[in-house]
Amino acid sequence: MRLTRYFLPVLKENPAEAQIVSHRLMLRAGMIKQQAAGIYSWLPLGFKVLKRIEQIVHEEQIRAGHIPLLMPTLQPADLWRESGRYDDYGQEMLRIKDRHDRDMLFGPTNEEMITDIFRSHVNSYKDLPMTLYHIQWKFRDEVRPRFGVMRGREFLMKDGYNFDLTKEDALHAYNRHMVSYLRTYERMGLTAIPMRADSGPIGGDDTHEFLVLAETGESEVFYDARVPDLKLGDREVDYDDRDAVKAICDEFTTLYARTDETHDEAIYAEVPEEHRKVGRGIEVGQIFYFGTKYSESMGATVVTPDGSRVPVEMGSHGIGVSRLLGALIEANHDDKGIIWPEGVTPFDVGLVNLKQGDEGTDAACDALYKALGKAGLDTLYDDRNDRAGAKFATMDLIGLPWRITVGPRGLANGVVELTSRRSGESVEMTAQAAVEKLVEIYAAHK
Ligand code: P5A
Repeated sequence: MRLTRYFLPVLKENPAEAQIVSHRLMLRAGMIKQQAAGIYSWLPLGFKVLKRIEQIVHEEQIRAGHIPLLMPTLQPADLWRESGRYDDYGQEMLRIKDRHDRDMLFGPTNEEMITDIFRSHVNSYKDLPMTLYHIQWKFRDEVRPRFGVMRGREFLMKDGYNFDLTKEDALHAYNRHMVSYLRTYERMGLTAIPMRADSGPIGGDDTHEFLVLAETGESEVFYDARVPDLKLGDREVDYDDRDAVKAICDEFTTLYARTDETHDEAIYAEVPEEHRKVGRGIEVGQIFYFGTKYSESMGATVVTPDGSRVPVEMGSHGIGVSRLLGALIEANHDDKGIIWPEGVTPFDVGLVNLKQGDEGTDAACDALYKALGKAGLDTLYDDRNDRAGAKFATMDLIGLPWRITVGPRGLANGVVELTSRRSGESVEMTAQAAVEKLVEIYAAHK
C-alpha cells in the first residue's frame, strides 16, 4: 500500500479525552474514531489489526476442533425470558422494540441463542461432543465506558459454547479452551495469565479469567512471580488427549494467580515471599463451566446410550477481540508510539523513501516495494513528499516492527537500511538481503 493512496488520519496532538496510552495511541495513529460513548468506527489501520487478531483466534479455534457459525446481533427477548436472564441482566442490556412492538435486545452474549440452536437440531449423545463459536459484535450498556476499545459498549467478542454428555467431557472442553486460549495469546506476542475468577452473570462454579499484566488494568491481581514466565512455546498439543491437555492446564494454574474477587490471603501467604507479586491486569478472556444451567431451563436434552434423556452439559468461553488491541498496545509501546508484535502488525514492513521525487530513490523504492510484495510481505510505502523526520515519526507512531529506509547516500553504496522498531537498531544491507531477512523473520509468525 502506498501511503499517498491510503487513509491514515494520524493526529499530531494528544487527544484530551484519552486517559491511557493505548487509547491515546489508537486515536493518534488513526485506528479508531469515537462515534458515541463506547462506540467506535474502525478506520483502515485499526480494522486491519482487528482482522489479524480475528484470524489468529479463528485458526486456534479450528485447531482445537471447534466449529464456527454466525448468530445475529439482535435477539428476541423471549429466549432470555426462558432462562430467566431477561430480568436479571438489568440496565447493561440494550432493549429494543421492533415495529410490531416485540421486545428485542442487542446481544450482550449468546448462551440462550446457542442453546436454542442446539435444542432445535441435536437430539442424541452421538452428536457430542460439540463446540460452536462465533466472532460477533456485542453490546453492553456499561455504566462507565472508558479507555477506548478497552471497555466499550459495542465490542467484538469471540464466544464459544461446548455441549457434552457428561461433566467429565465438559471439563475436558473447559481445559481445551484454556490451552487454545494460551496458544492464541502467545501467537499475538502476549502473556495472558489464567487466574481463578468469579463467574458473575454467566453463572457456574469453575471459571478462569486471562489477564495481561499492565499498570492500567482494571483488575487488581495477586500472583506468583514465576507464572508470567510459563510459556507453551512450540510444543504440539493433541487436543483429544485429555491427560496431556489437563497437564498443561495444571502447569499454568497450579502456582498462585488470582484476581481480587477470589484472592485468598491465607493461601497467598504460602507463596514464598520473594515470589509474591501484586499488580494490575487487563482481562482479555474468560472461560466458564456451568453444567446444565441453561440446558435445564431451556429444555436442551439428549438421549443417552441407555435411552434416557438428560440436559446437556455446557460451558461458555470468551475472548475480548476488540479489547485485545488495547491490551496489545498497553504491553507494546514506547514514548514514540506503538510497537506491534510481528504476529498482529497491520503491515509487515514500512518503506521510507528519503528523497521522494529523486529518480534514483524513487526507482529503487518502486523495485523494492514490488520485491517485498512478491515475497509475500505486506508493505506500507511512505511515498509522500515530506521530510524524513515526519516520515520516521509516522512510522514510529503506527508501530510497524520493521522499517526499510532508502536514500541516495546508501544507494550510492548499494545498500538500504533495515531498522527494528523495538530495539531501534539499524543495519545496512543490500535491498535483496533486507527482503530475505524479513521473509525469514515473518516465516516464524505465519
Ligand atoms: C463467555 C463467552 C462471557 O460473556 N459468554 C460468552 C461468556 N464472558 S465475559 O467475560 O463476560 O466476556 C468475555 C470477554 O469479552 C471482553 N469484554 C469486553 N471487551 C470490551 N468492552 C467490554 N465492555 C467488554 N466486556 C467484556 C473481555 O475480554 C471478556 O473477558
